[in-house]
Amino acid sequence: MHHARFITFEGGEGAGKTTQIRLLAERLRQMAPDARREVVVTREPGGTPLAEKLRAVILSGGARQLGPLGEALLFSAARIDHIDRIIGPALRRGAFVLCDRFADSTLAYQGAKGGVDAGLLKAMEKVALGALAPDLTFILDLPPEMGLERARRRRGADEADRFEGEDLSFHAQLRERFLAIAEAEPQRCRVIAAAMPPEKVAAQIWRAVDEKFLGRSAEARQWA
Ligand code: T5A
Repeated sequence: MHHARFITFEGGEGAGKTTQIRLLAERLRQMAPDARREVVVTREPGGTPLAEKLRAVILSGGARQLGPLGEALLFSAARIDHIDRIIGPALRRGAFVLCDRFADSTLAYQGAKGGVDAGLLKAMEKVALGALAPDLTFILDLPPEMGLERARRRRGADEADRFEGEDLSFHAQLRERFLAIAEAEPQRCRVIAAAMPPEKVAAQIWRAVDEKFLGRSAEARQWA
């Protein structure tokens, strides 16, 4: 039976999660055949046809009228489908699962600025996740102004989505909430300085993956 390797990437808007997941997946896929495992890249909200439909509704603002609690319930419903159909089976196959956002995003986003009570969000998390928890979580940390500028540049003339469109104080609170999660769970979480160039950020991430999952393999030492 393979040890589970469930790695989540968290942080504010434009923190570089998608970029870093791509780089980590490439590196894991290039490992020597004896050390190599299947790599599954997925995202939240989304990852299954049903969860992608919920994503479209939520991020277009179509569920805003439900309020933060209603949105949190939709994110949780999408997560249940994602765990059942993608994450759980992949971990049982022994794959590395790299997930762009997961339950910490619900705690941070739906709890920010007068949102849902943290205790209630934690209870919902328990219902959705059961015994599942990420083995390692990267919190990509950078000033919100910088992340929002990156996100703005990337989307060009398109409109900001439901959460990117919130004001700066919301995004500043998100940063604090992610850092508080990392402080509360130092075994699981690594805060990564994400304002640096992508390859420097990737080097910090690789070191942590190597240390946690690959430290004893010759391939990992060769890459370090
Ligand atoms: N949400 C999600 C909740 O409210 N509750 C939940 O429970 C969940 C799961 C998801 C939204 O839903 C919310 C959070 C979000 O608002 P999304 O489209 O997936 O929406 O948005 P994000 O997760 O925020 O992803 P982004 O695509 O905006 O940002 P990423 O993935 O962090 O960043 P990335 O890699 O796409 O990079 C953005 C731009 O910056 C450049 C890239 O080239 C790109 O152009 N870049 C860098 N530039 C300079 N230096 C670097 N180091 C760079 N890294 C990337």
